[in-house]
Amino acid sequence: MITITAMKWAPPFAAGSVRDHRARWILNEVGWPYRVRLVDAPTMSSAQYRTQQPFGQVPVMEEDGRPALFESGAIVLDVATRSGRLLPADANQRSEAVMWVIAALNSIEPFLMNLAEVEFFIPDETEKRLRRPAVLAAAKKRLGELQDALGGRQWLVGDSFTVGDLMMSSVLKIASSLEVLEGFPALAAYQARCFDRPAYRKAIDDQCATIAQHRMEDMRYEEAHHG
Ligand SMILES: N[C@@H](CCC(=O)N[C@@H](CS)C(=O)NCC(=O)O)C(=O)O
Repeated sequence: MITITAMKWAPPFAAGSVRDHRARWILNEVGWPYRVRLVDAPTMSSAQYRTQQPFGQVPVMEEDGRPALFESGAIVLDVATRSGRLLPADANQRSEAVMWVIAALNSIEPFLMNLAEVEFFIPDETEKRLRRPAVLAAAKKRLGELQDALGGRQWLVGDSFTVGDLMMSSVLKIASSLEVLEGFPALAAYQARCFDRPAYRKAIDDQCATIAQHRMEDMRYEEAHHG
């Protein structure tokens, strides 16, 4: 049986966006049952957890007889490859779908994360004001280029939803939480198309239900830093 790790609690703005939703989503898509191991801050910073996830993050996918896998992209590709689902049958299109997973993580996500960091994690208003225009412009440039690449198509590769779409729409959540996606109607419509899937909705409902059942105290941050 597969187990994935997920955070016990996250701040309300992050509920539905914590990256374990990517592992939940692909597993729901292919119909493989899985358990969820909830982790708190001391667990994530423990030496034992870091043998599985060197950076102390979620998700990790654990399975008897296999190495634990970290990196949401690696987990999504592993499940898609082994199940033969959400990857086109045509070899060239399969390569393109993998390419879009990497593009989402490598060419789009860092730009959106730069913006998220300015918005959510810089407490000093003056510094925020100074840094925001440049990171916003860089993020918008990438989103515009992505929108152009998608053109009038429904999906990034071929004529059906693939792992490339799963990862790209998930990465675009960062832009929608920052209300930047509104300036890119074709991308917003594309994301809505990707999210209109039972496997996605279950992933998000399950993650949000877990987070709602816990409180910040359950993460035991103090113990992780001083314990
Ligand atoms: N590149 C990693 C990023 C994972 C990641 O950033 N996870 C966040 C939750 S969304 C986390 O565990 N944050 C806690 C921390 O970094 O201490 C992946 O895609 O799996």
